[in-house]
Amino acid sequence: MKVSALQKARYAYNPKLPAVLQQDIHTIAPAAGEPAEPAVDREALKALFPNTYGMPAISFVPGKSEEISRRRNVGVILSGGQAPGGHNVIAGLFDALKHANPESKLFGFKGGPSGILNNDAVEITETYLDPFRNTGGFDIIGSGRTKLESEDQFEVCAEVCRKRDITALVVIGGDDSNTNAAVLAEYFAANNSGISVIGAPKTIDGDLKNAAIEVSFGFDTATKTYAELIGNIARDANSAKKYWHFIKLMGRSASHIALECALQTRPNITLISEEVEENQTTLNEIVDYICSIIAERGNRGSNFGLVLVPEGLIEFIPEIKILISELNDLMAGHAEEFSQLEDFTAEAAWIGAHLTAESKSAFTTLPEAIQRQLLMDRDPHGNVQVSRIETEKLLIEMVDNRLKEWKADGRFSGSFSYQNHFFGYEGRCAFPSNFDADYCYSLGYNAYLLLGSGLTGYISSIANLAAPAGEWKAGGIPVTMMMNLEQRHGSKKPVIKKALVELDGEPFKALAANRETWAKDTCYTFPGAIQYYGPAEVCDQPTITLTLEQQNR
Ligand code: FBP
Repeated sequence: MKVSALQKARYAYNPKLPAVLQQDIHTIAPAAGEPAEPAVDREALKALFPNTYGMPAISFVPGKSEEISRRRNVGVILSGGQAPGGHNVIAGLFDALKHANPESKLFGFKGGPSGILNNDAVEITETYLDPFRNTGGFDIIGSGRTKLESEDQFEVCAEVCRKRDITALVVIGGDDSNTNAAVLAEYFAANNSGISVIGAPKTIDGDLKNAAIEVSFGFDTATKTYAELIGNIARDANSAKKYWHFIKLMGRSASHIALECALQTRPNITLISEEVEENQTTLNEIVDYICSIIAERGNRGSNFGLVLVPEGLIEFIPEIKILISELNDLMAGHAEEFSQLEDFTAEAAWIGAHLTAESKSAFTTLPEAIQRQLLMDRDPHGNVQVSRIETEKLLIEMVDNRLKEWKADGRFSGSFSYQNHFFGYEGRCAFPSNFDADYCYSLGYNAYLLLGSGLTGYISSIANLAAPAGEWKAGGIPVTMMMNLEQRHGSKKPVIKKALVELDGEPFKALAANRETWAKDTCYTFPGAIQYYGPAEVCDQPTITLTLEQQNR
């Protein structure tokens, strides 16, 4: 296989490990202080996880451990959307396992969680792994969105592990996959299966974050990749001075990606879904806000600019949120009847007849393309696939119409030409930044030490991430500690709480304090491409979000 010069060079990169993981053999030390309990729903969670609830958060100290060096077979699964660094989680896991005992084996289940259900696995050897070290993508074993959630599936997992003599599984995934991994760990423990389950926090969206998990892997590289592209567009906009660029950014419900990219590039307008929800801003008001900035700049002769739109925005606009919730209920509750409708016209008519008057009005005022997108299939969790809704185009159309009105009544004397962009897939498989390469390798290495210590129901935790890698702290957090109960599909389910942008958090406050200036003036900054070789202040810096969040800790 032909590889690029950078790929070849990256094979030789040695990911940095926290000092404690560089020691030879480790033992666990339960963290002192409060027991690791969740903030809410304690009794209910205790009842749901009788075997894995209330375990302590743990850290490692150098010391001899026979248990860690025992020969064992381990399985690994990549779950959900790609995120830069996944290969290094597997590399770290492999290296730790082989270092502890060269006889141990690592099996990668192919294509995501369905791989274990189908007993479709490959043994990961040194030769198999080497071409994937420090590279982006999940192609080493593939990923998928099948959910492991029923007891029947858990039994199949146990059976497959027994056949392969696997005594531990590492699930690399987001909030839902780690929730399901914890339920699986509880099932294995309750049935004395002798199989432990350890999670690793993955997702570019950055929404798997809490006191114990400072950031999910992939967020660093993905945001730096998008920020490079946004910076390039900003420079083009400021050179040509003729377009407004509307840029939608991935991230599902959370606006962390849009916020981080805004802090890195200083665009004229950044919409934050969580703020829209908090202020109950309607679609009309959002359009007015955008138009007012375009008009102000245009009236001064600057007919160009950048607007960042988080992909989940549509779900947070109050009238559309209600509409989506009604659509979800109707489409799930009448799935059979809905699937029989022959085309979009029939679907729209059926929907119109079943929606409340307010939602019907919200639906009918949307352009047909957006109506169609709102009626597309839901994801396996029953959510609208926000990455497929062209919110940036919806806003452009509405802004264009409104500016024409403003022009007619003399409020706008400039011109409005636009371009639309959607950045998501461009960043999910980028070469991991040094930060993600190091972080992911440490997460995988650490995951082995957790399972090697006989722990189950834990998520691999590497903390103190704003400091240099050598000072990072390694340990494990029981997943139940990060859970609460939420209404899902008509009943209360234990889930890891999704972290949305906090409006009283430092990253949002940094945007809020500057956005008026960034709107009026042209203050773009140009982060440039991710650098892999050079001084640490260029190559190893964490995101602005992480730095701001950590500064007062
Ligand atoms: P995960 O939550 O699985 O990490 O997915 C992240 C993500 O990239 C979202 O930002 C995006 O909405 C979604 O995946 C797109 O999903 P798909 O890859 O199925 O198109």
